[in-house]
Amino acid sequence: MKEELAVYFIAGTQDIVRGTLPSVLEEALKGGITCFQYREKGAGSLQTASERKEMALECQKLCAKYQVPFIINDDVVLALEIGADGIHVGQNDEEIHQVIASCAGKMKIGLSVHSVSEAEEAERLGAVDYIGVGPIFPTISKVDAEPENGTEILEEIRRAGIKLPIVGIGGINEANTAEVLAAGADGVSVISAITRSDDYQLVIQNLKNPGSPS
Ligand code: TZP
Ligand code: MG
Repeated sequence: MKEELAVYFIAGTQDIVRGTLPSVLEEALKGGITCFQYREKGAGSLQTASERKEMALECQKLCAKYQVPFIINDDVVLALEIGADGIHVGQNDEEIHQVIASCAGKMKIGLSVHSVSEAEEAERLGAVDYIGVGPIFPTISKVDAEPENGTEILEEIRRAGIKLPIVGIGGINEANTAEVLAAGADGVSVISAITRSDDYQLVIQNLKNPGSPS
């Protein structure tokens, strides 16, 4: 799982500023992303279940072509229906015990956490495959994001002995990835660093091989 978290791209229709979600996703797959999460949420997102399913299937097909895991955000029914590789939920989404009951053994389970105690609880559950930790830095991509925690939260979670794979999230870009990894994350998840870039290949390469922290 850790290798798959290296450059974890998240996007939905609402995040696309140029082209379409499938066109941006295919460029990102060519650029070397290691995981993709379909997150259709908030203003500008597709609203009907059928539109979402159609888009999910198109993204899933692209991910399969490049052999990159395809994860669905906060929609267990859709994830099970199309046989996604994973489901990701937040603390305020579908209840994690419910998600585990429906999905464990069928797909990877990711959970967002914002504190050491939430990380400890995730590990105790024994069925969560990785945790998303953040927001590390301020983000433009989530209106209801919690206040940013800085990279200290990653250090605190590692100091607490949490062994789960960790992906950092929130305001991560080429300039701060090295710091996020140095603090204990196994990878970085990004929306805008990719969707708002004019050179997907270069950004992804730099997220994968960041320079040392300055
Ligand atoms: N959860 C916490 S921050 C965030 C999500 C989904 C958005 C991350 O987007 P960006 O553009 O990489 O800051
Ligand atoms: Mg949520």
